[in-house]
Formats: sequence, structure tokens, C-alpha cells
Amino acid sequence: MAVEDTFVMVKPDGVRRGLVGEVVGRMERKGLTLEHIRQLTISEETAGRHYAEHTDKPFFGDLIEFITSGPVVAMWWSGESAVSVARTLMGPTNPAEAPPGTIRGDYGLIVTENIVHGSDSPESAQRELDIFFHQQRRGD
Ligand code: D4T
Repeated sequence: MAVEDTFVMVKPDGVRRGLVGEVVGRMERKGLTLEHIRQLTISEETAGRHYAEHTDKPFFGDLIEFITSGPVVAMWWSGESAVSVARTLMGPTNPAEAPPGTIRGDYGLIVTENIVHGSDSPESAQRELDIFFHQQRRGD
């Protein structure tokens, strides 16, 4: 057990559907701490960096098109076991298989449009926070 930082993002479908408050509220009520939050539209270059591990996957093109299709809300959260706690609140990647009570289980249906992203390890969190909160990480 350790206090961790994690990166969470409400994807374009979540923003379009007005689910930002729902995601933020669930994470706050769980006890995680919101350190930074910003809305932006992701460039293709940033999308490619963020999803670098998926470059060779068949769904990569659709993933990039989707994630750049409108504004996202990028967040830096901290707290005890924040990486795994945030992913538990989200539920499994495929919303069709996500149980009720999770964000994806309650609001999602198809895998591309699964509302939220959360870092899958403390190492991924550091990499992703460097991409989206570069200035804050430097202490500017
Ligand atoms: P993200 O990274 O968006 O939080 O999702 P996960 O960590 O839960 O899942 P992932 O990295 O395996 O997938 C990244 C992203 O690709 C979409 N996707 C995934 C897709 O469109 N088709 C697929 O078959 C898979 C496996 C959904 C999330």
C-alpha cells in the first residue's frame, strides 16, 4: 500500500454526454484527491504518444480518430493505491462486460466509447502525467 498518483481522462464520448461531473464525483466520494484538471482536444501526435503500446493493433486507427474527435478532460488524481482504485471505479475495458456500479458498467455499451481512461500501473501513470501535465510536473 502506498500513496500514488494516477492519470484519468474523460474521453470525448463522456464529455459529449455530460458525464464529467459523474466521473469526478465518484472519484471524490471514494476519497481520491484531485490535484489538477484541464479540458483539451488531443492532437493526433499526442494521441499517438498516449496510445503508443497499441500502434500495431487493428483498432488503432479507430482509437486515434475517436480520442481526437472532441474535447477530453484530463485529470491528475492522488491517494492510497490510486492507480488500482481508479481502475476499479471504472470497471473492465469492455463496457458490455462491466458490472453495474462501475462507471463503464453504468454508462457504457461499446468498447471504443468506454467513457474513461485510467493508467494501468504507477509507471504508466508517470508517463501519461508527463504527457498531459508537463508544466505542472515541472512545478510551473
Ligand atoms: P484505456 O487505455 O482507454 O483506459 O483502456 P484500458 O486500459 O482499459 O484498455 P486497453 O489499454 O486495452 O485499450 C485502450 C483503448 O482501446 C480501445 N479498444 C480496446 C478498442 O477500441 N477495441 C479493442 O478491441 C480494445 C481491446 C478501448 C480502450
